[in-house]
Amino acid sequence: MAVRPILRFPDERLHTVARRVEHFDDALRQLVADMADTMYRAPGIGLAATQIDVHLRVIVIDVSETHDRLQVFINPEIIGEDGERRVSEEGCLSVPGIYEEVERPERVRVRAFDEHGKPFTLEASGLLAVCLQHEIDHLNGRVFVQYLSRLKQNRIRTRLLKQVREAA
Ligand code: GNR
Ligand code: NI
Repeated sequence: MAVRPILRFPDERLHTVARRVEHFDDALRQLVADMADTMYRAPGIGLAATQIDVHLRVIVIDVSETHDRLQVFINPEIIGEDGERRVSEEGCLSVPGIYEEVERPERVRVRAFDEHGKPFTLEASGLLAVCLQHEIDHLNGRVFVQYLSRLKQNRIRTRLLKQVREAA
């Protein structure tokens, strides 16, 4: 078990574009295990490596109600979008206590590799589709608040900086 600290917005490191994984080795599988521990502990339904300051294209997700269906996506790519655009409320472990509506495609087709280097494709809808897009954004250095107005972003920034000051 290794729970790692999660970066918080506004932190410049959250805007790093992650590199592709090239070696499907034990170090990668250790990273995946640590990310799962960190996500379940938080608790959250997804985590991108970016959030623990590791800038590799690795995502873990578990949208099951029983919290026992871990899904691992290495080098994920959205290869298709479908359906209407849907608004849903999002939160983020890197933006604690903030919940805002974001509009995204309802369904996405994703191609990725598992932690052993085996390729797969998956058609996602509902919460899984939202979460996958949210996590892939993290790998591209994008935090969900960047879809909001400048005014809202600045208010969120101020509120989170104040939380950190008051905790110190
Ligand atoms: O735990 C999380 N919940 C969530 C809810 C709605 C939309 C997206 C998410 S992802 C978030 C965990 C997280 O920050 N992943 O990057
Ligand atoms: Ni997030």
